[in-house]
Amino acid sequence: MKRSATKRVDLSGGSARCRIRLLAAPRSFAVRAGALAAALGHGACSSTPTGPPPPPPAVGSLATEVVATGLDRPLYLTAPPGDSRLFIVEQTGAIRIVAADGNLRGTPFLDLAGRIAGGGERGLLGLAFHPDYVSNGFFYVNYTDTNGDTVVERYTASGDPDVAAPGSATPILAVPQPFANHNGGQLAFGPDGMLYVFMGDGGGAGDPFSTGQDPTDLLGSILRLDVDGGDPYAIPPDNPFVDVAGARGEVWAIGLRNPWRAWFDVPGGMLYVADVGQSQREEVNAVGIAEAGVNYGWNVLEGTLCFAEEGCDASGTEAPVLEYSHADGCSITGGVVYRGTLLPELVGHYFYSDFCSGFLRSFRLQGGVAVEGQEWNVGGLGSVTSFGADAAGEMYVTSAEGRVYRIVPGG
Ligand SMILES: [Ca+2]
Ligand SMILES: [Ca+2]
Repeated sequence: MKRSATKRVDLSGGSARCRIRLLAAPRSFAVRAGALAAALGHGACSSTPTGPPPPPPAVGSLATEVVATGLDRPLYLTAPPGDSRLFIVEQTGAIRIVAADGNLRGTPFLDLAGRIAGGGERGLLGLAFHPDYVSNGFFYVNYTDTNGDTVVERYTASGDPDVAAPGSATPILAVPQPFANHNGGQLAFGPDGMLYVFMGDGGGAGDPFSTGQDPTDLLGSILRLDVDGGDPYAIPPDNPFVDVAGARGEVWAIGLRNPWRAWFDVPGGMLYVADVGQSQREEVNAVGIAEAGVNYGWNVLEGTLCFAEEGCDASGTEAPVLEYSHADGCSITGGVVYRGTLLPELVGHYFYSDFCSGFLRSFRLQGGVAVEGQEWNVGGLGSVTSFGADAAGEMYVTSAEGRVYRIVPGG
């Protein structure tokens, strides 16, 4: 079951990879990464422009159904494997359940309000159920504690399927946070059974401590932990920095600013990571699920633009598959690859939004290129904080205004 990761780390800076990709999304919102790269002088990676963009797929309209209202800053939704309930994460500390009958339970599954620092980008930020939750009852949360530092803890189900055991807290990981913002927060199990932790650069502005490109700390990174192989975890021996002097073995990828939502699309074999930009670009990245040591670019790059210095050397960095400028938003909200049954023509399409503009957009990957970019008019979604999927693969959107929507076929 376990995949062996392919190492592709090169700290010496040699053997630069050429990963700039063209975008061929048909709508005007899609920034053409290849054209940008060429303009920026990434000549070694310049690509031949493609022909006319493909026609958009024959897909009808989409609509929303309100699943829950009155929540306190919901920012994630997930479910254990095979479970018909919805588990909604509130930034203020509670995990709420929408039961199989569609009703929001009054009693939280778990309430961590007393353990967290709330407000801004802090709070309860992530939740992941163990792949064997049905048998072991384990689930994992990511929050900023009362000191403002990142904590990952494991909790355990109780005899009541709708209420977890609050005293079951088991520390997994603690990461000091130098500033209040850019705490990342996503947790997800990969198909390899490892727990991935998505870390922001620690905050401030512009990555003042240069954590993005530094594998000797846990910030600005994706971490990969074997929570079944050690107490509280083991470092997988095929992690890319295990044998690099000074580097942290937990690090799986570097170069992230604030990865706000990531998604393992197992059928498509890709990991999607949306990274929030500084002041110009918002981006979506997609890499092979087993690709170790990816450098997502920050703070050498913001999207495909040089950030830290002009005329930067972008070699060895992963170019986004899609980016947009701040003319279209301010902070990307990464989403999910749709794998449900309500929208059969959109299976395999990745959906995303922006916290400021609240659009609903999608694309799919074709040969590593984002194609069939579309914007969907589903009415106002408010300030979109996250996407999520239930156990059947249906897609949901959470809004800071306290609502959770299911995306359904339009009328
Ligand atoms: Ca780092
Ligand atoms: Ca990047």
